[in-house]
Amino acid sequence: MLHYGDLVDQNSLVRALQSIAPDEAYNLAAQSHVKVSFEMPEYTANVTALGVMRLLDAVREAGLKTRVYQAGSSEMFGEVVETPQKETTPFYPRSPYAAAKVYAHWIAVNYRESYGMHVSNGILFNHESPRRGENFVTRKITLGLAAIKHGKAKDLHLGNLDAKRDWGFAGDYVEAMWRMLQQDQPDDYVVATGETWSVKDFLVEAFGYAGLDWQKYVVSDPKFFRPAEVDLLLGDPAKAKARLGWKPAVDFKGLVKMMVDADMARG
Ligand code: G4F
Repeated sequence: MLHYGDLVDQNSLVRALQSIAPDEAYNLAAQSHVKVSFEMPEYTANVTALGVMRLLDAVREAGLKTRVYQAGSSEMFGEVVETPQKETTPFYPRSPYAAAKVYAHWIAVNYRESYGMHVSNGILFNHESPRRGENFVTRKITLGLAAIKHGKAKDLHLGNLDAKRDWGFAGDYVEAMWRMLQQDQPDDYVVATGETWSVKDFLVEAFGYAGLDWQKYVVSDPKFFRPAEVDLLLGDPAKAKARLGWKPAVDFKGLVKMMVDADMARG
């Protein structure tokens, strides 16, 4: 049954939790686009930061034993102070979105420590799939490529091609989230592949797979550059591997192929 609720509406959260009394709650809700957060910093803070506090407080107010998963982000590492990034790496957020996620992370830790709640933070590096939102770079590339291949577009406008990300498959990462809530003790875990690739690498792989030269189609567009960029993200998933018995099944090239195939097939 569908229950209406919103992270900016505390009463709606309390009502939904009271009527469902869930064993587990996964908070994947956020204003999750980094570039958009520079344009809507207050809204981003309200949903992505305070929304988590509202949810945790609703669980507490409802007197439930619900185990909570909080979707943290590798964007919290931002201007990275060590590589690879692990659970103990200090945060250095570079956007209103990342700053909001840092609050969300620490309020989750605080509710765990203050009230003995079973709350775990997943610090997830970029995770993609054919269902990825169309304004994130991987999906924008595979959709743009399919449009070019099918004769519906002539070029693809992008921003910074040098940024490097640790890209994994969303399906694998959901498995890690679930495993966190099956543990006796709540904790925080980096979820990543342990490999990093640039946006340009993604273009080479995707266009190469479709038999095209990306350099003939990609146009650099100032509109898609950010006021502050995160240059390099590379996660160390050793703790998740050791404690959760988790490892990713899909590698970078497999992920690119999966996304290109899906968008090509959509026509
Ligand atoms: O795909 P992106 O927008 O993802 P970003 O900013 O890394 O954030 C994603 O991953 C985070 C986990 O680390 C999540 F927390 C967050 O919610 C989101 O899911 O951009 C990736 C890179 C950036 O460096 C960006 O500058 O691609 C670069 N880029 C270059 N051209 C572009 C574009 N990004 C977008 N969205 N659109 C472009 O045209």
